[in-house]
Amino acid sequence: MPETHLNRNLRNIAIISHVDHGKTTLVDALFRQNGLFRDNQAVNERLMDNLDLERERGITIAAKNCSVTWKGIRINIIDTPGHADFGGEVERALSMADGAILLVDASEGPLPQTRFVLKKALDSRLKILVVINKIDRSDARPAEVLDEIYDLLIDLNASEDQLDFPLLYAIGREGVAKRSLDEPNRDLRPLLDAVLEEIPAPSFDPGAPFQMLVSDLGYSDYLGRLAVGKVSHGTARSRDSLVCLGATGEPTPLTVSRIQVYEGIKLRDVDEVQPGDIVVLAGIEEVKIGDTICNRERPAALPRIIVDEPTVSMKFTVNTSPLGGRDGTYVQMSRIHERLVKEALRNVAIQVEKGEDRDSSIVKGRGEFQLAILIETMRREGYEFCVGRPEVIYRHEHGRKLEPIERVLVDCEERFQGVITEKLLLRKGQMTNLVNNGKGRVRIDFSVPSRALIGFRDEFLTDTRGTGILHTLFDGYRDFRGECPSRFTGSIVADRTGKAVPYALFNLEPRGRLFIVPGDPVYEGMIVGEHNRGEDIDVNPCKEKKLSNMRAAGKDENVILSPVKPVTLEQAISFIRDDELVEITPLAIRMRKIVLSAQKRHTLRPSRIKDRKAA
Ligand SMILES: Nc1nc2c(ncn2[C@@H]2O[C@H](COP(=O)(O)OP(=O)(O)OP(=O)(O)O)[C@@H](O)[C@H]2O)c(=O)[nH]1
Ligand SMILES: [Mg+2]
Repeated sequence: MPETHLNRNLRNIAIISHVDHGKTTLVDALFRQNGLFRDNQAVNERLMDNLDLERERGITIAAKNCSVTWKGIRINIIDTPGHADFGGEVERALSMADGAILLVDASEGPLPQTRFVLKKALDSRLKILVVINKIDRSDARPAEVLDEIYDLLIDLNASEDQLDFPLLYAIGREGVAKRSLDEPNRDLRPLLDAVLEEIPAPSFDPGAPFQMLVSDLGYSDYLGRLAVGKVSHGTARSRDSLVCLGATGEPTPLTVSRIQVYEGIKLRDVDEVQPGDIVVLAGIEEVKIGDTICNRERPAALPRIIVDEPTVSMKFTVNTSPLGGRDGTYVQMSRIHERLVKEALRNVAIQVEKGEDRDSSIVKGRGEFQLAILIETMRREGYEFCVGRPEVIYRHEHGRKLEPIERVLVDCEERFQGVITEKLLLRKGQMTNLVNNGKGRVRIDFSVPSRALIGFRDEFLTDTRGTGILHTLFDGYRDFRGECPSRFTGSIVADRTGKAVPYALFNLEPRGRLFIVPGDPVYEGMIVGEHNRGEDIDVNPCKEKKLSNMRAAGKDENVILSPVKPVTLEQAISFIRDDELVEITPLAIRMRKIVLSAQKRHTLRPSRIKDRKAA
């Protein structure tokens, strides 16, 4: 056994939880109390959620590092996303941590993603510190939630040692943590003390040469590509000659130009890295997440980061629509593919391949929401393209077809139980548990194929009048459960090019739900609404009122149309069927048939389109 030492000046922790249980808000409070903000300084809420999309949506998308110093010890903190589609970020974050703070909402209790992140932390043998958060909520039930946490740990086969976890109660938003519920509310000192006492300092072998696993990549305009990771052993100085071991184990020489560590939310230059610290190395061009950077004389690779395989794929193509190519700066497939490849470098949970035809790329990820965020990011960068319907990735083993299955947890009012259950059973779901708390709400567990859940969330919210809660968690690959329709309604399709007019739209309203408003440009094959019936219809949204009756002509402008909710990117992606596309430009999101000509579509029935795509 090599001798191990502890670097007692440091702690490395990841904060993990189900979505919205308060991780980023807690980090804010730690900063505030650590004097990182000047008094009266106006600071944004959720400072770590610094990406535009994170701020707009109020969720964390990418894991991020920061640090606070407490009693002379620097605590590196990794804030992780709680949304299931960004699970790959959690796996990456845990590879840098020696312990994890598991936050659980004092009212909601452990939810599916709590299970996912806790399992990952237990598998990585990390010390867990449990924090029951938001105890200020009027519906907080900390004692029951604690029982549920025990149940979850037992269910996950936690060891005796892991069951004996340190516990705190917190109100992250007010910057309060305490060891027991009857202590008065003060500050976060009890949490920081618990981290120092309970989370082990990083250990290292003092005789071993420099070795670091690359857990994240960054980019700086001044310094180029940055490699982020925890130093397992040894030290290194800037200008040192090191090597990078990639997936093949082939060493690539490199020279580190600059070394930085996290201080608050900023980076600070250091001359030398300490073993156990999380560092940012600059001057490294050819490096990927999972590579090991190590000493040239004694190179040895660390195990690569293992992330769950992607379950959803989507085809990106050039925008060939009649309105295509006008808004975007980057419209060629080569540029789009290049950008996607860059994303896969940074994001371990995304894979990119060239499509069968030259003009497409296949992107694989953890869920359609993750892909929607990528699309939205690219759109804002000036990219323009089309995407097809997200498809789940099937597997074939021993002659059997397997598909991804999710655990679905529904929490809704009793009166909606019937409609939700019926819809999920239609989608090949199976009910696995039902709890009625006697207060008018029910919690129902289902096991449902992932493919049937694409687009279900919107319907669910409508069906429960926005009061239902739906959580999903990938539960592995199981036997294919048979075909089920992806959507039960057809599309209303424009049959010509022009501008939509009020009179035509007014007459189309009874046919279904429209997506366009007067003045919107349309083209033949563009989807302008959702039909009430199962099949598609071709319509003329540009049809003016006949001017034969002069007296009524002026009324044309006066028709009163129902308000149209703009279709969001996520809605569009989950709305389209196999023979449809979403057209994405920096300014517009439109849906269309793959085959634009109505005549061609009618001679080519959907089954034949599929054959053609396969050919
Ligand atoms: N009542 C109450 N609400 C809180 C507390 N802490 C955070 N919140 C609220 O909970 C919501 C989610 O907070 P975030 O900090 O973004 O949660 P998160 O865990 O970082 O979310 P993701 O990163 O998206 O998983 C926000 O609306 C916060 O204001 C708390 O202590 N009490
Ligand atoms: Mg967050």
